[in-house]
Amino acid sequence: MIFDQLSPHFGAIVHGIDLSKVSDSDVADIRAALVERKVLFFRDQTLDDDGQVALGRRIGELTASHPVVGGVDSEHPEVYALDSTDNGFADVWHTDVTFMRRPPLGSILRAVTLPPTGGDTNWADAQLAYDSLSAPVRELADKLVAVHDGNREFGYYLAQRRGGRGNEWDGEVVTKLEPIEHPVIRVHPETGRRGIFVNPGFTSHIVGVSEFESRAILDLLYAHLTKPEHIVRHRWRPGDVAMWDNRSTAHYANRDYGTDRRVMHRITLRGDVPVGVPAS
Ligand SMILES: O=C(O)CCC(=O)C(=O)O
Ligand SMILES: [Fe+2]
Repeated sequence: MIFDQLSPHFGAIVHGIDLSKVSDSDVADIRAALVERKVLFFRDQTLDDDGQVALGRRIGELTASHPVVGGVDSEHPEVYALDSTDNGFADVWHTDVTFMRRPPLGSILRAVTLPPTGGDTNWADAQLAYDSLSAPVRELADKLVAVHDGNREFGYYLAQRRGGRGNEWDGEVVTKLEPIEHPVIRVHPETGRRGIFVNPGFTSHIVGVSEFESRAILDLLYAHLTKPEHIVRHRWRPGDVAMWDNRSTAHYANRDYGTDRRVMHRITLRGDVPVGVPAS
């Protein structure tokens, strides 16, 4: 596969792949590059919702659009739409759907309507960030567990839906968003690399420390995760598709385009239960 690196370790623009007809070897290359480069960009693509879903099924297994937010239309229950005219914003650093037991392995995002300028999306490399923490802080973080709670972002939405029922997720219809625990440092299931797995969007607190300590530790990890050298920033063009490893990254969409419309369609690949660093 041919790609341009966007930084020494993180991000790539992939060339020469038409996502509407990926071969078996394209799929293998994409999967490998996704783990290695963590966020991939494909230019000049021609996907519609059907094509995006078909692509996702080639790369992995699809989830519902979101645990509590319905699909873009009845034909596409897997497609999650973010529309700026319908409050679809993502201007808080987050990793997708970490408030569920099994957050997605990855996400595939397609630009549908773009503002003339602005609305760039930023990704942070959670493994690079982990590696560049000092050893004592890594050792502390390795031992910590955090609570993730989707109610702050999506509780109101869930309450509005079909009498408080969301979508089927992990084989069960979601009727409430129970806060759940994940390790603060996640061991990547394919590479064994460690990465910071807390995010301001969904992590509420760290277990077993004071509220003050939790706030201070999370703020330290967030500030470190989002240092400029851990970030790639994408300026969208029509036809762009981004794909990221949701096990090793966080992201943030700039909300700087005023009242212009911006619409993005996302699908997510089914993931596994995050695993932390084994106790030594
Ligand atoms: O709108 C974007 O660029 C990113 C939205 C987002 O957070 C997502 O698709 O998961
Ligand atoms: Fe997201």
